[in-house]
Amino acid sequence: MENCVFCKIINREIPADIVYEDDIMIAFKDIAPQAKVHILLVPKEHIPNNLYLEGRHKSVIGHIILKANEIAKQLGIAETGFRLIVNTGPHSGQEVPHIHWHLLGGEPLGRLIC
Ligand code: IU
Repeated sequence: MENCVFCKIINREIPADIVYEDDIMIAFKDIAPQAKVHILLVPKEHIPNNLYLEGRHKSVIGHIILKANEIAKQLGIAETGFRLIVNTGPHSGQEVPHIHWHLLGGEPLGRLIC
């Protein structure tokens, strides 16, 4: 998708600190981390937000959520716990209209974050 910052990261048009990538998704460090560990998990398909998910995306969603566990283990935050967040639409504060899961951890988290 033209003018989508996350599509540009996926296409290597702008840089990011990538921690994981496969055919379905990419994971990179958030540029403005809100916790000691703050990773964004992003499907390669441009899906604007949670409301645009369809039945055919079930395997993508499952893949990303399971990879979140692996990435959390790889980054050493699985045992102490982490949070996965998907913002959707204006009231959530969603800034980037390409669906993504925030993976946050590495320290105790407040109740409201992201
Ligand atoms: P949100 O759920 O759409 O509000 O989250 C977007 C996140 O993307 C936010 O935490 C930004 O700091 C982050 N981000 C980024 O990591 N790299 C970028 O180039 C841009 C935003 I633009």
